[in-house]
Amino acid sequence: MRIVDARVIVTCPGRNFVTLKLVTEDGVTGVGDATLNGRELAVASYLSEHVVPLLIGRDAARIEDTWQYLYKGAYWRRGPVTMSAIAAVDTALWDIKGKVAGLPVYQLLGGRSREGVTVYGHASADTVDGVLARAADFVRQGYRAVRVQTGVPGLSDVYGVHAGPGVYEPAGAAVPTEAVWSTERYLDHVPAVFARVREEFGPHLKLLHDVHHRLTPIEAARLGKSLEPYALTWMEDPAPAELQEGFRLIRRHTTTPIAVGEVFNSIWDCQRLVSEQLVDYVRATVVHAGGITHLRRIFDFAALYHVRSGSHGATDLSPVCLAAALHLDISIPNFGLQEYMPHAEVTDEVFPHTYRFAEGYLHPSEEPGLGVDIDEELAARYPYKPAALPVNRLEDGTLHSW
Ligand code: CS2
Ligand code: MG
Repeated sequence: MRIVDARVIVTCPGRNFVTLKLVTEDGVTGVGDATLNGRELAVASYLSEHVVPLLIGRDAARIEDTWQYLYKGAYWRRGPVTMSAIAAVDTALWDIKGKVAGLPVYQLLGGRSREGVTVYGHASADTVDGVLARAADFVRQGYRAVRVQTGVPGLSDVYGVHAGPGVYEPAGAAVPTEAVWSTERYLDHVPAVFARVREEFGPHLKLLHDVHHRLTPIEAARLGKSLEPYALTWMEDPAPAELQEGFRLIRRHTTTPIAVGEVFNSIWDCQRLVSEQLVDYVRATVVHAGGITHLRRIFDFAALYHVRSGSHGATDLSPVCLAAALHLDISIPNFGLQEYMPHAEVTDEVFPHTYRFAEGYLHPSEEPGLGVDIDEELAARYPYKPAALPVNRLEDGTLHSW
């Protein structure tokens, strides 16, 4: 079953997305997400210029071989652009395989390991009272896990805090906006927020917090220690993880569980973190970590070390990525949690899908394949708009991690 067409679709229904659509000689189609926030056109061009010509005429059934061909064959391995492009091909091929077999992809991955995929929602507000109200909304909707982010007194614009109505979107102006950060103010504020949240919701609601790579390991250790009384499910990306052994320092001081991985693109990014049990959850994604094939390899490796999955699910990952993630989430033995930020209505219209939310769980599609598509005609009505993620500086002007 040969691939006869491969289309790279760039569209902006509410935000930018890059999607690869493959077509076989029998007319079976498969879709894969290739969106890399703020760097969309780099992946689109990598696909159109360097990958699409290699796909035409290939056997669509050979998922693993195609993965190895694109990974080893490029000579230049890894990196977010390459791995997102490979992910798109891989995801589309799994979609095709499912359609050909007449089975949802999770059945090809071994079938269900659980009844539903537990998701966490984002409760954020400038004030603690505001965040308590948002968290209460999520509890009312049936969520069992909530990520809590608030403004920090003295700082005007804090990542992850939703300023108004609509879907949270960090990417904005074509030239990045700049925010100011103070680690001292942040570390002083956060424990008091969680004291209030725990007091309000009791011991059973799963609570999470995203540090967004802002701290050094010893600062992260202090934060983890100060949050221990509030029993978080995880503290996310407490420090940049390029220096994997740096996490030893965090581990030495705190039992607050750690999740990392939204910027990982390969198993090598977490090899030491996992094998030394320096983290509790690997939070990588189908789109940025080489597709279903490679992300499953990462999660299988993690399982050997009691590390669970924690799939990244922000709105800059398209419904195609979320659909694919759910097939993995439902099937792997060491699933942890799936992030869920519902997409804008217009995004959902462009990407019709049949996964669904009920009582705090997402359920993957039961249709053959992934159960998601792209409406190409509608997509064409939303042309690409350049948008960049912000940058971040300390109070003295030093550039800091965003
Ligand atoms: C965040 C993301 O969802 C998260 O945990 O860290 O919103 C992240 O900032 C974006 O996905 C970046 O593209
Ligand atoms: Mg995050």
